[in-house]
Amino acid sequence: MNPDLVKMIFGRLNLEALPLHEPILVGTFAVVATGGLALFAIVTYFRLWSYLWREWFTTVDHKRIGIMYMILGIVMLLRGFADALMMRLQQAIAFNGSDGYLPAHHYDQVFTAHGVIMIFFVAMPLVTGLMNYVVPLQIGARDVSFPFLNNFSFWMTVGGAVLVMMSLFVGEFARTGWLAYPPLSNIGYSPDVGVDYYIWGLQVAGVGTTLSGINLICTIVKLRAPGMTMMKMPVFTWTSLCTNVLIVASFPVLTAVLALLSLDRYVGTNFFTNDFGGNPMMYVNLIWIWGHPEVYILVLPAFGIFSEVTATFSGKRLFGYTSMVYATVVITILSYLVWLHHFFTMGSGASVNSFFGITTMIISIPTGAKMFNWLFTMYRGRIRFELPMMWTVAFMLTFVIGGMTGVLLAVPRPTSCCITACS
Ligand SMILES: [Cu+2]
Repeated sequence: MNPDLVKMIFGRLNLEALPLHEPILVGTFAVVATGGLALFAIVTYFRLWSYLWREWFTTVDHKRIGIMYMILGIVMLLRGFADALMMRLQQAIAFNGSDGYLPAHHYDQVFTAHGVIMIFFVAMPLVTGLMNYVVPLQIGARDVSFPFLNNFSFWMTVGGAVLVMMSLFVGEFARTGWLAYPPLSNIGYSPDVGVDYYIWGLQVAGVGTTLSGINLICTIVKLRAPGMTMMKMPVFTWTSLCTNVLIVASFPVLTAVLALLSLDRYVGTNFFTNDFGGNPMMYVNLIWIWGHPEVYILVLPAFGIFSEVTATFSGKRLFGYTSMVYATVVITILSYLVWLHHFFTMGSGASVNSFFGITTMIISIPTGAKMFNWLFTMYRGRIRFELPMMWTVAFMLTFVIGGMTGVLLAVPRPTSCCITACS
């Protein structure tokens, strides 16, 4: 065949990309392939293909799409969990001169895949799935605003997940850590296909996430039952609204920064190189302008769940509904003003570091308001300590400890000021 044509179709992909020389991967592939064939056989034997296709894969029903999102999250959790076990096993073996059982490049891939999978393909689908399932029911809508788009968004997310899974057996995954900082992710230090899998996996899934964010915002704004004003919405719907606003405002930044990284890798631009006018810290800034709101995208719906559970299992209305709503909105806005706390040591100067340190500390105020609302909801309530309530109380304990630690960690480290002062 014409070598130019082969290159156009397969790019840098060739037979070398199949990791036949890595026994761990061959073994994993055998297990996965056997499991996949067994599943295929079962579905075929029970003649479920047309049912699955009609009722699930092509469905526009928000509840079924929500369930499929959550199944995707749980399936990917198995992979992410396996990665975690592999990392811990390696760390338990590899010391005192021993190399452990994982080659270094494989460990770095597992390490990166674990982070990417847990955030993008476990936490996100679980949250999106729950919002899809619950929000239309809570506001009395028949479905989301754009039911077909909802299905499309789901399959884009699946597409991203498939790319990440494929990289295990065809080529490799990124060895860069879950945010793929340059210069490590530039073509010079990552010449193989791993970072390309990372970029395309996240770009494809990111489109799905953005579209589903638009869909849910439209649903909440336009499809509420008559008489349900904004301040009468259930708290979970409020937190979902804020989460989807965050998604629509932040995911395009992720898309843009990954597109710039692609240009650096494919076209030879120098946005994030160390020389020719590039600056890797631009990437770090941009990715955290997405990354910090992402933290709140994941936690706000959880706050909503805990609010509903606390009220239900205390047998009372939620204490301070209005303050709960405003706290959520304030957290939404503040989450855009703190990103630099992820790299105080960049050396941006004492005043910039102070600004981001202070905004970070201020977040503890609306968060603290939520905590007191939950406590006052429980106060003098008839509390039923069933499993959901136990989880919620355990969350409150952990969250207070973590939250108070966070306030102290928001202090810009003196070393970074010294470095700035000296340079
Ligand atoms: Cu942050």
